[in-house]
Amino acid sequence: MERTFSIIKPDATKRNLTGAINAMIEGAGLRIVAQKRVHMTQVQAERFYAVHAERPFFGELVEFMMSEPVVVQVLEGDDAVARYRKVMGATNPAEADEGTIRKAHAESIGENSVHGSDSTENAALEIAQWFSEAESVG
Ligand code: 3AN
Repeated sequence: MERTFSIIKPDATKRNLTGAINAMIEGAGLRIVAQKRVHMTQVQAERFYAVHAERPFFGELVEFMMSEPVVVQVLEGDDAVARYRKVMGATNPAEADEGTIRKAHAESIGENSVHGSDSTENAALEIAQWFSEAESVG
């Protein structure tokens, strides 16, 4: 069993898509073992995306993540990191495969509905930013 970290982003919460996205997550065989709705502060958003601090879109990304509430989640399942990346689809929705969350719902490369960890190491770090161990219940 593996865990990954997910965010349902502001463009999706704003359009009332939390349930639709959760259905796609569960349909892909992932279990939502922790979940909460939060409105990120600037400090939280900048910390979360610190790896992108030098990228030209960093400011825009932080502003976007603070613009509306998000849903932060821990997902569990076999190969959860890769499994969730697959159901998310490509970063750019124009390149995302049919049947993926981003193909179905994302609006642009920046407002792309979901985040998922890219490795088990980053998943552990990202989960620790938002949840205590006791908050993840299988
Ligand atoms: P992914 O979310 O697919 O792992 P990353 O890690 O390359 O993609 O990018 C992190 C986030 O930064 C993306 N989800 C997206 O919201 C934003 N982003 C990436 N590239 C761009 C871009 N060219 N313009 C605006 N935002 C971007």
